[in-house]
Amino acid sequence: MKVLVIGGDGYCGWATALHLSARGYDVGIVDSLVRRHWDQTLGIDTLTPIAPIHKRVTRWKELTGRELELRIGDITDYEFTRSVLAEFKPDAVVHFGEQRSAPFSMVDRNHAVLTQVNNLVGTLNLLYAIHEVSSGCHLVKLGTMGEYGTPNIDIEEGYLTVRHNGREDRLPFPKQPGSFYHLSKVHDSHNIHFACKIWELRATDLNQGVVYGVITDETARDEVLINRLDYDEIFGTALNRFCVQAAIGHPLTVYGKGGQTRGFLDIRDTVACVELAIANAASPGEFRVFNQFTEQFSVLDLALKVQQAGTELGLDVEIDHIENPRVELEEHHYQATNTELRKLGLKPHCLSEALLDSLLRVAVQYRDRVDEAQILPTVAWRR
Ligand code: NAD
Ligand code: USQ
Repeated sequence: MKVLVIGGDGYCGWATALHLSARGYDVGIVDSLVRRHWDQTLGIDTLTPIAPIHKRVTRWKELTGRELELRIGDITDYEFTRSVLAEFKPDAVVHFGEQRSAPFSMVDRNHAVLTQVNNLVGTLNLLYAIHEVSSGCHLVKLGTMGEYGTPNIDIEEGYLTVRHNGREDRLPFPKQPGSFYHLSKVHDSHNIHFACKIWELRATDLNQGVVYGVITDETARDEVLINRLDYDEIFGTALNRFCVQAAIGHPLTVYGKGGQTRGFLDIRDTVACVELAIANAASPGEFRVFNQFTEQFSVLDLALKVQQAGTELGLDVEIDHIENPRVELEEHHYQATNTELRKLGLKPHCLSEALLDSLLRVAVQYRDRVDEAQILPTVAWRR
């Protein structure tokens, strides 16, 4: 099967491209490298020293004999997107290629507009390109659990059966996202759903939770293949940040009370879930939604786990409750369903002491690269 991984130079995309290639898929990577550019503009860097994409791809071929066809370009450019699909002729497109940080989208008007234009136009172009030159191709799109927000009812997988005035319907689950970035994912979902209806496209929206970890079987094969690990206030996510903070003796930055609960998953499960979605394609006209996370934790739960694992490694780990820069509930109901990917065969890696130990060791190994000025949040939602 031929699979095009858009955003294949990024955190989830690089790990997924290598995983699929190792599993025998014929993989192409599309990336504009804009994420590396944003890092430079913001003065931030990944903890781990990632190699340039050409060097990564060459090393993979040297090690495995497997080619990763590389196309550098921006999917908001329609001619580029259409020509890549027409030439590569993918059976599936996995779309990771978006601006994915909530704080980035909340910096100011420009960043909100950049996020929504990049994400919505890119996805819309992809829908048109599939329709025009790649019909039958299955779109596997990365959405987010944050599309649902934190409603006071259990969260279902994409749809909710509603009874109203004596009638019943299965409707998209209500969306109450918490940033202009998360909103871009909601708008994408609506566009994809509509395209499936009118053009009989087949699509899977993977509403992914917060990803943690850095090592997968393939990226561990050589230092040139190492994946990015973001720890800064803009692109760093909760557990990855806490591990890096623990490694340098910075108090863990729990925002507010820390009762904010989210779905989380190991990056090894990200790659497995994407493969399951590709191997079990949606039907023509079907807009399928899977909730892609394996466990739920509150932010404070995670900080306590990192504190315990850090202490066992001889680190001195303190927890701080700092003023929450975001507008979000800090204590709330959270019960989300995640059965569809398990039904397809997902065997989750649960958050374990071993995983925390290995993530903390990576953080300690590269701690000289940490810029402490990038840790405390400066982007505030209410500004
Ligand atoms: P990332 O920033 O590491 O990677 C995204 C990649 O997409 C980058 O290499 C970037 O250069 C590329 N890209 C962005 N816009 C592009 C465009 N217009 N054309 C071509 N390439 C473009 O992000 P990530 O953490 O790997 O996230 C990948 C996807 O998964 C995103 O859609 C994100 O919303 C989703 N997701 C991520 C997480 C997480 O915890 N990292 C959780 C849930 C969902
Ligand atoms: N948080 C802290 N301290 C920190 C960082 C975060 O308490 O130092 C809290 C946040 O306030 C929030 C929670 O942790 O309540 C999650 O924040 P995050 O930065 O780890 O994740 P988020 O902004 O939600 O975004 C990340 C990815 C995004 C993806 C999303 C999945 O960057 O691409 O869509 O996770 S989800 O959260 O399920 O929507």
